[in-house]
Amino acid sequence: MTQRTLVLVKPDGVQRGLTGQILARIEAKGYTLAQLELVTATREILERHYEEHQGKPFFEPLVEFMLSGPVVAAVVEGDRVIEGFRSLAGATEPTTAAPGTIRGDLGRDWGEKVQKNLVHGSDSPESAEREIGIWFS
Ligand code: IDP
Ligand code: MG
Repeated sequence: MTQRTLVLVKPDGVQRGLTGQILARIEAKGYTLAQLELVTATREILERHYEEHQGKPFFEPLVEFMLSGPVVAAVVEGDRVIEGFRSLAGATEPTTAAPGTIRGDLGRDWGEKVQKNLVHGSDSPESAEREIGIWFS
């Protein structure tokens, strides 16, 4: 079966008007948008989504950032899409993310406690199914 991943355009991407460019890169790569929604997250959704990061110093700033505006949630499909989207997204830190990636081309450091890095992509098949269940239930 074709693989699925959860992609989020984070509030910085939506606020900066980059949603179209980000989705265009996903489509240009050849992946399919299977579900797409503009959502205002809740603290409950974010605590579940980011449960692995609870207790870390950036956790509360991360939740506040993700609550700061709407996000675009997408289920993206394609063979090896989990790995493929993370490659398109680039490294977590936008300052050093490789040019050619979403974070490397469109992101920068803003001197805040949380890295505002435009996108989320699931990191494993188990995370993908868990996260899709949180955002599209
Ligand atoms: P990922 O989004 O590249 O998978 P994770 O380690 O899962 O990175 O972290 C989740 C999110 O938390 C990141 O995308 C970023 O917004 C934020 N974050 C992660 N590590 C740090 C950090 O060391 N300082 C500030 N923010 C961080
Ligand atoms: Mg992650």
